[in-house]
Amino acid sequence: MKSLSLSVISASILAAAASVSAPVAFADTELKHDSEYVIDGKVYGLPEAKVYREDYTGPAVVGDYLTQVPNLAKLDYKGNKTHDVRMDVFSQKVEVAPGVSYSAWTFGGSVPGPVLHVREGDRVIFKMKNRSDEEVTITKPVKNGSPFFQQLQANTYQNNQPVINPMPHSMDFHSGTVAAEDKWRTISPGETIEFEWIANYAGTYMYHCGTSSVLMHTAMGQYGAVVVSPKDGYPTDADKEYVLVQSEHYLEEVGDGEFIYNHDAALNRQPSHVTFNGHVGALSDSPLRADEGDRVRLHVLNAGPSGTSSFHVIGAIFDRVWYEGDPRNDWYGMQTVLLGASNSATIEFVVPEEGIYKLVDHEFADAELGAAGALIAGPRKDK
Ligand SMILES: [Cu+2]
Repeated sequence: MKSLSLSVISASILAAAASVSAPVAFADTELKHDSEYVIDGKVYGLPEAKVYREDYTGPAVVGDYLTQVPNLAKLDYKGNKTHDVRMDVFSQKVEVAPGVSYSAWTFGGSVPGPVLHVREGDRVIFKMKNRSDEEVTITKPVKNGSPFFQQLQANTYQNNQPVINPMPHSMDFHSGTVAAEDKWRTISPGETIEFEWIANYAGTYMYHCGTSSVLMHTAMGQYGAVVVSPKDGYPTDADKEYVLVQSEHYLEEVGDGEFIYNHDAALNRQPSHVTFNGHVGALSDSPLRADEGDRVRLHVLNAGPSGTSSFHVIGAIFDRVWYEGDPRNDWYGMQTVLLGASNSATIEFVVPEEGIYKLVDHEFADAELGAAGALIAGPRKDK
């Protein structure tokens, strides 16, 4: 009798200990497929991708948490969520600098593509149709499209025009942990791919086309950012939150104001333009806004494809820096953050006074090629 009650007690102690050390499972991080399993609270073993043909001519971007840079959709839900996201591939003529346009290969019609915002532990069910053989007009009003489309239609600097460039393409989300030869596989014009991934790690991640030549497909415009907010948030409260994507463009003029991609220039790392958010004017003609005394949070991604970025804000010191956007990678009081190709950082600074704060790649050759912008701060508001 005695030994039985002792074993009951020790069993209950063991059970209590197990429940303390077990990974915190958010509502929707539960396993959905027989193949899935959990290690350290992270989900692996997702089902195989599906590739099929569908009769689809609807909105090319679908999802509630997709926005155009520099915006970030607010996460208005608690815990975890499953996101149904569509981001079709199609070509658009887009402007990089005044008078400089080229036929870009895009995810969703803009360069960079839409910013996806999710929370650590969220599941993404992703669908992508390769519509590079279709003329897709994105300036028409779209029903059932995402907030991204309304923002893209109001975009004053990219001047989208539909073009056709049938090409095989793929999607590689750095935010996903999967077998690349399955989920990131190349699909032909007219095909659709569908797969799932779990946002196992907090941070700001690049996505891009991984089809050969990856250098060419990325430089042609197929890249963007996924912001995975930490499940417990950052240790600070930001007043303003923006996304900035730096990238190089390798264009050459072929007469009559026509510009095309120059692969030799890309191989030799001689960009014609280096931009923040895809256009030399994106953050200089339309600066970011804040007020004196605000804590500004910037998710900065260097999409490359090949260059580095020494990101700096003139007049500010980065109070906090989380390298790659993971709150465990905590740095303080930095003047510049060095980002290799596909690296990112989430940085915060306090706007010291009303005024204009220039954002630059402190590799000044890149700043002169366009990697410059500004944040304009208004007067201090009572809080
Ligand atoms: Cu591609």
